[in-house]
Amino acid sequence: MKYVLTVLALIGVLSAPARAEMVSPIMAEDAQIKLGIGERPAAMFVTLHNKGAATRLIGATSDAFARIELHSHEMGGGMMRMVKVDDFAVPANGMLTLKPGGYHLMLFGFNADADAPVQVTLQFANGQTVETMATPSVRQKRMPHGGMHGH
Ligand SMILES: [Cu+2]
Repeated sequence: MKYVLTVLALIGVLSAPARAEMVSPIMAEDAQIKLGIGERPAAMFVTLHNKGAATRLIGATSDAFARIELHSHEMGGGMMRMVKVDDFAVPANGMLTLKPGGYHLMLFGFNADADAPVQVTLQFANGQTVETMATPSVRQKRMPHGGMHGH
């Protein structure tokens, strides 16, 4: 039964929003991965729509990256800087937007091709996982926070 639900969830995410709502309250859209310049890590942005109870995004994994962290921004010494956090709140019947300058995923150790889509699995505190696909793109210009990354 669990296998069947997983398959239905995958089908739903890929092709049928109405069906996905039945089995998975959280859906992802507009996933983007921007590769870092040189050895810098990549950043991922995505919009999550939650039709269910409040939960938390607690992690992410991908075969294309060695490690993925959840990052936020905070002011420190008059400058915006990135900080690693344990989770992001996903409000009930609401959305969570990961975007440049705000919450984002930081992806380390890219080991795939830049022109091919990669899959990133998002893990939530309610036990749900959401598969997202994005084609990593080379960053067009320096992100404001890129130079202050503390890794
Ligand atoms: Cu970051």
